[in-house]
Amino acid sequence: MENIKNIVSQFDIEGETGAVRPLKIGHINDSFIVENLEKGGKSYFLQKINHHIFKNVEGLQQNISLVTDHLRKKLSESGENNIEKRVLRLIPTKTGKWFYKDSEGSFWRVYVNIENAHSYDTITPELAYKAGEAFGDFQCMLSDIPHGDLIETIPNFHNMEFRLEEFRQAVKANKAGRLSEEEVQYFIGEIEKRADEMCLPERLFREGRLPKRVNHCDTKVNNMLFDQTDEPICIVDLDTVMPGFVLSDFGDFMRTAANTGAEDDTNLDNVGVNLEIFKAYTKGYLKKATFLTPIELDNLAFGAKLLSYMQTVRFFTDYLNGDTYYKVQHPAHNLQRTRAQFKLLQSQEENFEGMKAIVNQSKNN
Ligand code: GN1
Ligand code: MG
Repeated sequence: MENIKNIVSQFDIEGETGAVRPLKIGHINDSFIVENLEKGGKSYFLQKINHHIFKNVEGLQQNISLVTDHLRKKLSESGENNIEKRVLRLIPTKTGKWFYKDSEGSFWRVYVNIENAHSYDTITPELAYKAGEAFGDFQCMLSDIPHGDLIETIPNFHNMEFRLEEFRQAVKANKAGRLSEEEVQYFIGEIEKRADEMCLPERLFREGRLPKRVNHCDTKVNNMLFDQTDEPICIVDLDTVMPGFVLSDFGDFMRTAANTGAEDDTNLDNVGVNLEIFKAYTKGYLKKATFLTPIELDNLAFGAKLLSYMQTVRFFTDYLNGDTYYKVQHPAHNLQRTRAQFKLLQSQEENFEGMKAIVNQSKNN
C-alpha cells in the first residue's frame, strides 16, 4: 500500500496530520481515523473504496456529493444550526476531485470526522423510535432529488430477481467446490422454496403499483450516529443512496436492530425477531414517512422478511463463490452468516402476523 500519510496529504485538509488509525467497521471498504495534531483541529475519516464492488468510483463520489449538498440545503432551510454534525462533509483533493487514485490503483476519499458521536449494534426501544423518525426524515429530505440525478452505484443492488440469478449462477459454477456439503444443499432448497414470494416487489414495480424512491440502501442500525445525549444526529455510509423500494430501508433496519442476536451469531438460539424494537421503530418511522402509499404500507412487514432473505442469499452466494465479496474472518464465516440470517427469517415468518398488526396499528395512530 502507498504510504498512508502521503495519501492523506493529497486531500485539502486543515492542520498537521497525526496518527492514522484503522477502524474495524464494515464488510466492504477500509476505514481510518486521521488525527490532527493541532489543538482543537478537526479529525478526518479516510476510506479506501472497494472499487471491485463500486466499479464507478467517479459516479459514486458524485452521488455522495450531490446527496450531502442536498441534505445540507434541506437542513439549512429548516433552520438547523448545527449542520456540520447533521450531514457528512466530503473533503476534495488538492486538485479538486472527490477521490484520489494512488500509484497502485486504489481509490481513497476523506470526510470530516464527526466527533463526540457514537453508534450502536444493539439499541433500546426508545432509541429505535428516534431512529425510525430519523430515517423517515432522511427519506423525506431526499425525496425531491430530481429523478435521474443519482446513478445506481451498484446496479440492481436490492433487486431480488437479480440476486437470485447470481445465486443460481454460483450454484452452477460451484467455484469453491462447496456444493457437496449437506448443509449447502439444505440452504439451496430453502432459498428456492421462497424465491417466487420474495420477488413480489419487482413484479409490483413492473405493474406500476410500487414506486421507487431515493433510499439509503444500507440502513444497518450502526449507520446512524447519536450524540452525547443519545439524539440521532447523522446518517452515515452513503455509498448506496440510490433509487429503490422503501421496503429495503425499513427491512434492513429491522434485520439488524430488531434481531435478538448478531448478524453472524454462532449461537442460533440467540437469533430471533425482537418485536419491541420492531414496534418502536415502526411507530417512529410512520410518524415521519407520511408519503407512503397503501401498497407500501401493506408490504412493510414483508420488507423485513425480504431483507433477511436477501442477506441470506447474498452471504450464501459469496460462500459458494469462495468468499470474494464480503470480508470474512474465517473460511466458514459466510456460512455462519447464512445460518444466522436464515434463522432470523424463520423467526420473522413465525411472527409475520404480529409484525403486520404492528404496522397496521402504527399507521392508524
Ligand atoms: C455490506 O460494508 P457494510 O457493512 O456497510 C453491504 C450491505 C450488506 C451488509 C451486511 C455495498 O455493508 O449491502 O447489507 O454488508 N454493502 C455492500 O452486513 O454490499
Ligand atoms: Mg455500507
